[in-house]
Amino acid sequence: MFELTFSSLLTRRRMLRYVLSLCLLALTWAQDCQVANIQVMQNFDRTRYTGTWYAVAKKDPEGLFLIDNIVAQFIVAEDGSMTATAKGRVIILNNWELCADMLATFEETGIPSKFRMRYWGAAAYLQTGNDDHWVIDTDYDNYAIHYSCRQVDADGTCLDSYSFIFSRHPTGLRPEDQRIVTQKKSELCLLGKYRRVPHNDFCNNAS
Ligand code: DAO
Repeated sequence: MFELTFSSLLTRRRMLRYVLSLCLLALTWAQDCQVANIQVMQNFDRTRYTGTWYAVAKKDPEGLFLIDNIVAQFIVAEDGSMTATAKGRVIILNNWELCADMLATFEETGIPSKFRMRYWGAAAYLQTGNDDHWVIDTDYDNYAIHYSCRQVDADGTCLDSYSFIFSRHPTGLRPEDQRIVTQKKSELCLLGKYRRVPHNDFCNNAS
């Protein structure tokens, strides 16, 4: 009787250890910070993604451009191609503060939520670029997590990244979405690296 209980206890402990090792392995794999292992949105539906998104948090790249009041508008044309317009407060030429009007086109990569984004300003003195634009997760109606790695290091981790946390609501994320967003920030190895993006009508009042 004692032997039976003891051996079943041992089996249970072994199983528990096995399950714990599996969990740890999954966690390590999810957070190995390899750009190639980043999980992106599955079955991304660009049509549901259209419309207005307010950036409520941002992880800046080196030499940040958009500071705050960042609002993006995604459009899908009849032929299925995706474009975007975006506004945001910037400071250029050391201390010239203005609202930047930006335009972007998205090139497909074969993975529905991974695009190459070519962007430029409505005015020639604004930044231009060609970056990865990955949709990490979205529920389409409330939150979206964007990620871009500009430079992959020799070890496969990202050397220079930026990421927007978007909300459909200018007031911010709903409490129920915050848990998901925190989990995704951690999977991107960017937990603690974001700053809040305020909205104070700068781009609605700027001329
Ligand atoms: O702000 O530091 C930065 C880098 C972001 C540059 C991209 C800006 C323009 C395009 C936005 C389109 C929709 C997200």
